[in-house]
Amino acid sequence: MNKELAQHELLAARRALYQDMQALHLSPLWESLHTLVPRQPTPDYEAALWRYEDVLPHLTRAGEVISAEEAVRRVLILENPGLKGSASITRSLYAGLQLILPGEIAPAHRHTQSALRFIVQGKGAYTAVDGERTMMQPGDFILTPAWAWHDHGNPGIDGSSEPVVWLDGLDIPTIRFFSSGFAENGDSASQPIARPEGRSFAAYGNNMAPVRHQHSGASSPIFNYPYERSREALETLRRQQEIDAWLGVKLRYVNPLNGGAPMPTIGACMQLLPAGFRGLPHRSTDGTVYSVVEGRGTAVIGGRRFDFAPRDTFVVPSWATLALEALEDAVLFSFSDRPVLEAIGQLREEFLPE
Ligand code: GTQ
Repeated sequence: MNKELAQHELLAARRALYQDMQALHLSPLWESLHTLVPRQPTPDYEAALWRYEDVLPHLTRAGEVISAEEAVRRVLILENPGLKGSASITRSLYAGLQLILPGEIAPAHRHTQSALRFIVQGKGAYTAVDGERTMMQPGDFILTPAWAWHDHGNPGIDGSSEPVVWLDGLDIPTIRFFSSGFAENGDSASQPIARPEGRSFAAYGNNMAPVRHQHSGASSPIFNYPYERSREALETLRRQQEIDAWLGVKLRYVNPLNGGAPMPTIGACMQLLPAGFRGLPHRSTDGTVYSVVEGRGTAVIGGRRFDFAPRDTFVVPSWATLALEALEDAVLFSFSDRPVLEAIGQLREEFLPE
């Protein structure tokens, strides 16, 4: 038998083997080993940017066709173009823009998914978390830890009210991956108020913590990190020339009780890029979602240029290089699954020379 024929027969025998094994739900590792264990991350989702001016008209129309009460959460999901049908912005995270109109209530519920709200536009709305309300201002970073009761409302302030929009970030795909999701609805639309507004921040938000009755739980006891404070911190460091060539001035939000991430599955940061900043490229294994608070600039993601303006959202995939440029002073909020990657020894990052 010549060699070619032998090879031909061997391939046919393999195909027959694959075919015959199928019914037993067996498949050959050697045909897929290289994709199962790639040399470096090969994310199946893409870099993308949602311009707020493109999204807002649709969100406004959503406000005309469905109430917050009927929708439960009136949210437009920012779905990664590479993950159609998955309601995911990265493999592990979900993001959406939520609208609440004056007078509306998004009813109380709780779930094992952890959530953050990053306020994008408008004043006069509150979120209540486990019996404590907090009024939300643009740029505030708000937590809804896993299994905490939460409802949102927009009563306005001082007799005036306006639509309020925020970016929701949740670990929905992570919880789906683990099939560990539970949820339940509250008995009433708004949960009863158990503590006065500002209690959590007074108790935990000033580098101090109560001596007795310490908060227990996997998430930060602070559930509103106000923009005013984050912005001021960044501005002071900028004036002191603490500018990193890759990141500008970048701070991470911490759980004050342990210095770790605010929630077990989601980490978040705020950074300032001074006008004219041209950052060097860096990459990391935590696919990251950015929300632009102030300023215009460009995110160069894997060589593709995405121009950004205030209130835009963009996503940087795992291991894609990111270089940030600012035309004017820019402030960016970001969140990712970094605490999960750190916990399982999977966080890698690289700061490249150019
Ligand atoms: O506000 O509780 O965007 O449960 C998706 C699921 C928001 C919320 C979302 C949710 C919420």
